[in-house]
Amino acid sequence: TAENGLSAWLRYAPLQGGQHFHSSVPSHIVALNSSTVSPVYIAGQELQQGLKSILGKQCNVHHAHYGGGSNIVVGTVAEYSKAYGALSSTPDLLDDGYLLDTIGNTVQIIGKNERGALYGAFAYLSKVAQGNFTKVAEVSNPSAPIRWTNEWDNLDGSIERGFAGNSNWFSNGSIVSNLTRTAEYARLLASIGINAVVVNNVNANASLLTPTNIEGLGRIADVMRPYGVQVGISLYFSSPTAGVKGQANLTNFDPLDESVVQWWSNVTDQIYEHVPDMAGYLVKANSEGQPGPLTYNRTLAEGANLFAKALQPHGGIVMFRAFVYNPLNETVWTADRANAQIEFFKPLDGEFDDNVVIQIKYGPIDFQVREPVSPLFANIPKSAVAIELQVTQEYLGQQCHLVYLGPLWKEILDYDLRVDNETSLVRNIISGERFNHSLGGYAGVSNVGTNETWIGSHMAMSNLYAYGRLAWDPTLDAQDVLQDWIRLTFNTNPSVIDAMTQISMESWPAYENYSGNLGVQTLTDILYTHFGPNPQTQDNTIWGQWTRADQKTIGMDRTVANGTGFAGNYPPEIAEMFENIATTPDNLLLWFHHVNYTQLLKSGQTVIQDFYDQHYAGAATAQTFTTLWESLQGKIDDERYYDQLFRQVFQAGHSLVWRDAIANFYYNLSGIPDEAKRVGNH
Ligand code: GCW
Repeated sequence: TAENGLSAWLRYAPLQGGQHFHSSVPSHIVALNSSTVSPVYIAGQELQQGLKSILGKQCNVHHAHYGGGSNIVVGTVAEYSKAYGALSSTPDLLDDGYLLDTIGNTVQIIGKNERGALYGAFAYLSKVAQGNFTKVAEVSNPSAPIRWTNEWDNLDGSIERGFAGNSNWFSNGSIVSNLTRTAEYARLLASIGINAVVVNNVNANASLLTPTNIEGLGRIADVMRPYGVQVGISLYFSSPTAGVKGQANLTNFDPLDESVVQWWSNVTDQIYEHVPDMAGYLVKANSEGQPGPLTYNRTLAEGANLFAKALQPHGGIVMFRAFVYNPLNETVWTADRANAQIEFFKPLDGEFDDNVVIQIKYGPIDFQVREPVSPLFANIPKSAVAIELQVTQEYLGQQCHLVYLGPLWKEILDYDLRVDNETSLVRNIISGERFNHSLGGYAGVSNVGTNETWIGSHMAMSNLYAYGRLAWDPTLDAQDVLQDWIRLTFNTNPSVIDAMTQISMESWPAYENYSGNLGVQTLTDILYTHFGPNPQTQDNTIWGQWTRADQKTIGMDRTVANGTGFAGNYPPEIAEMFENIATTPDNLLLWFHHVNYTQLLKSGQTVIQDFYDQHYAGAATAQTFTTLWESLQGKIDDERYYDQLFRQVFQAGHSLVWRDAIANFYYNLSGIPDEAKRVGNH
């Protein structure tokens, strides 16, 4: 049935022996909501449904002070105090944070705001669903205020880099009438702490701004609002000249032109009439053919501030993308796309309005299987920043390969950039803590579609789950988060948990090994699909995802001494490490250095032999995933078992295609035989 996929980790599957735990949870629910379309009302319903479904226990929901019996009371600090009197101690809550506490027979679920109370209810239900009945007592606050998804949905209903069918909210240029799935998605997002969704593609379309579509955005916002999820939208920079139906058409889109300023403030006011709590705008300008302020010799900051000023009276924010670069000429040794963001944004630090947040992809290029942390995080301390992570697996197997991304994101979030020789973890930079900003956070490119699994495969939903959990608390362990997801999505059988954990935790390293190790990047088709091996497309393009591989050598020289200078974009301690081969970790060697195929690694192996060995090792690991998955037959439902089995068989086969394509490519190029005699003719 579709149910398993659509409800994802919110299945509330019956717990084995659930009836024995009836006395472990209260019998009444008191939801102190402001209205029937508010997060606390939803919290009351979720608690009722959840306890019924997980434990078979029927609880009544009350909406005002209730004195009899044992209660779960859910509400805001303010509503709780009104109904039950002041809390014995005031919890230290930030916006969206919550307190779970057990006082006698009562479970308190208290949010700083209604959204926080709903998060607390989901946190409580997550414990119950996992069979955890220890007395709750915790305060939980979000790491950062911005915890958004970005959806690359086009108005025609297609989704850029989406692998799960068509859009849930757009079709034929406008917003669909049936938004049931949108509400279900908001429910899932609320349960992992996501508070806004940018509903249309960053490669935006001006016709989103017709009066009819603005009204449609209001409908989307109305169905997501009860879950505490706000709507944001992506803007097309030259909309004023695009002939948007129902809006004035101007002759220019210069951000400093008074008529343009007026145009945007007028459109923004129209949007807020329909979406009074719109979260803000996402803008991709002067990047990959998108229009922007540079056309008028205005800076990117002047472009960003145009929107910031229109939003400011309404409390909205601008997420301005740092993903800006120009086509490059590979014959120039010092040309490097990785430098582009620093060149564009570093000089503008301090010029962005307070409600602008610079949205930075985790690496300097583009969601590769391995990249160093983008040094931009260390270079614009006066600007609020957010990290952009990609939940949809654009370069990472597109949901046909199981690649659990929690560990990749953790490496990035935990990275210490050593700004001013002080601890400067990426997660503390984006939270706003390191450089004292009140704004900051996370944007996850999710690209869910109409597919019954939401994202394209059941197992790939672990990535959406992990994204939300880590955005809430980046100090969590990626494996712990995964295991919560397994218990909630499948069941609590230890052998199910073990097998799924092993596959998932080995999946990113395996994919890296068979798709492109040593920091050479995902050797996929760069020109169009970004799927499957195509190492010959990396070089001789203007896209700058080069390997500079020839008969004797490979890798990008990004040193200051002899290369593109990119290593020098990091604070001194990190720059020095990457500048030298001896101190560069093997997994980023070819990212920073141009070396002979015979260069020795720290392991003592040559680069080319390690290439061969790791491609074989990665593919061999992918074969074991099929066997491990087969051990799950009968332990999970057949529907999801067979659906994923098909994918594991594909991944196993495709990993061999990857292995052979890449090993042979470099063998043919270098002529250096494989010591183990697997590659080439023997
Ligand atoms: O890598 C590229 C993707 C594009 C995407 C772009 C971006 C939305 O291939 O599909 O466009 O990144 O992030 O803007």
